[in-house]
Amino acid sequence: MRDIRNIAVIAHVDHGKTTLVDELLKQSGTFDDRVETQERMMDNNAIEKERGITILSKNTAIDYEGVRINIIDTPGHADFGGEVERVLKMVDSVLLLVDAQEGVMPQTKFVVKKALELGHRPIVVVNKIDKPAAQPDRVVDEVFDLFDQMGATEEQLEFPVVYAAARDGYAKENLEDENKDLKPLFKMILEEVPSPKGSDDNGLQIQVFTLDYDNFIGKIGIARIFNGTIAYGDNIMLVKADGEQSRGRVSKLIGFKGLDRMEIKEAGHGDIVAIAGFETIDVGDSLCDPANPMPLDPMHIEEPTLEVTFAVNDSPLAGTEGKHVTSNKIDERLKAEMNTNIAMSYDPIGEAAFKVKGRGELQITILAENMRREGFEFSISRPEVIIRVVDGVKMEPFEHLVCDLPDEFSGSVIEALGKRKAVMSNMVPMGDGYTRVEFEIPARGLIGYRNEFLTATKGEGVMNHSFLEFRPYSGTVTSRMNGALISMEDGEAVAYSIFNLQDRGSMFIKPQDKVYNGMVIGEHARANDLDVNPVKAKQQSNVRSSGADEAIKLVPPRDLSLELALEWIEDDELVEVTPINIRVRKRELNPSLRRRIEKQKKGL
Ligand SMILES: Nc1nc2c(ncn2[C@@H]2O[C@H](COP(=O)(O)OP(=O)(O)OP(=O)(O)O)[C@@H](O)[C@H]2O)c(=O)[nH]1
Ligand SMILES: [Mg+2]
Repeated sequence: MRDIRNIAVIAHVDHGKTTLVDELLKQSGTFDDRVETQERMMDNNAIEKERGITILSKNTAIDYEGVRINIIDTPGHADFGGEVERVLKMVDSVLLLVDAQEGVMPQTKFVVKKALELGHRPIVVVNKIDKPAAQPDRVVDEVFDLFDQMGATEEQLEFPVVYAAARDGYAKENLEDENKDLKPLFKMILEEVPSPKGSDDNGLQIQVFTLDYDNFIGKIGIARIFNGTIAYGDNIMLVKADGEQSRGRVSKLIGFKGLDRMEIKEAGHGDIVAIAGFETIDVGDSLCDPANPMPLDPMHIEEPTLEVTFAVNDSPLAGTEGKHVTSNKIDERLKAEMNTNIAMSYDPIGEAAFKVKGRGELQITILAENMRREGFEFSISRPEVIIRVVDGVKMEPFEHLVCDLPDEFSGSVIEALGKRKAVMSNMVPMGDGYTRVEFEIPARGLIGYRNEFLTATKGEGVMNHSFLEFRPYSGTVTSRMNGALISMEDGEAVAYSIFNLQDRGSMFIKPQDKVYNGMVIGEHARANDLDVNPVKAKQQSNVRSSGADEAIKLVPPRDLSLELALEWIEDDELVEVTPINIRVRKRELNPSLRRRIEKQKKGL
């Protein structure tokens, strides 16, 4: 059997995981010289490319000095933490990347906790040492302290370290060493990562950690072989998480190399392969020997923390821009999503609406964004945190929040977060006029905060958060301070009226945009909602106006991305999503009904 190493690359978002995998691929000689390589090759889906982030974990394999190294690149964004968790069970060690300037960040803590719990002894890669403000020694100390806090064993505390600039393709054992190539890292992987346990001679044990779908061959499970061997055409047993068993035949066995997949005849213990032939295959399922099935522990996946309602679009413009608009279509699409995305779930509520649960706003936005590109039209409600009752106590998710911001803004940010029930846990100067402030905050308090934070720090602040734990419910949290500007007419927006309204607040629309009664067209500068008329044209007058009067200067509208819109809305509002537009509307379009509902609310 061949010599194998299985590793996952884990880190906080943007610390350089995918870039490092690129370089490992290139420098292993996996590619033919003729193959043109591009940046962040593993981020191969459209949204990943556009946003420059990894959403789905993906595996690749390289051969280095006769050893097969299977590498799984994982997403760093907290919303996709569920992906990382299960990938960690498939590998024998991890490369833990830490940015040499930013140091330990919330998601670093999350992934370290999970990796240490599973007994991995990480190789720490202090990355981006080329940055002028890099402080690699400080970062190694931070990582050590983190491991210590997380209850690392003696052995885990003696983690190997390399200093790297993934983008520039080098890694070295000592900071004084020459910047050359990734050989020192390859060497460390071969030496420090344990070879897979188990044996080809034991009974078959395979576990699925990711799903894939192919129009021709159907559902595919990407899985690790823990024991035994598997060959094309084998009859084996699929055991589901709940113990249900079924038999099937391996209709395709696929191996990985670089960016390619190829059909293979057989594979042995320790390897990672893709398997087709099992229509009901799911993440966490085991494949075993039918004569003596010994399924592996199904995976525990942390539960979703956030939910929103996806509903059929019922705005006056419904059906004018999308291809798929019915409840059935939306249902089908959500079902398909949940088939491959185990960190999310959904349930129908009533006739034309679905509760979609996930790990965070970005995860939900990406699903909505994908649907929109496929031609779907629907509405989404304000994200709500999932409350649990444990032993009669109402519990809600808390997040660990880290803000890096110019010193002068720290006061106002701390104050604003205080109103959102955040408790400051740490504050340290970062040099160069920057401060790092850390908080523990109910997830509810974070909804809609990002935009406010960017404004408060003039776009110079960076905030990051990740799930901490469920804690007792912390009472009312303040949310949006501003009211909405609401259209009271149907029609097309007119430059003249927008011009007259723009002193009232900031607009979401531009001339010629379609509007309707009850649609939110901007943010009011004050706290109350205001009904306005954006379709009123200028009265024609007999007096000839001067040229200056004609030249209307419009402030560019605020660009409402799906994310911003979702962050912005309140409970009585919805985001209308179509392939062409993102609109915000009042749930209740009729102004008199809306007022009545408001009065009732206040009366309570
Ligand atoms: N200065 C510097 N920049 C780097 C280095 N490595 C990566 N980057 C940059 O950091 C950014 C993020 O890199 P990615 O490889 O996408 O990071 P990632 O960890 O995969 O990010 P996610 O998958 O979204 O969590 C890119 O702009 C890279 O060019 C490095 O060694 N030095
Ligand atoms: Mg990445």
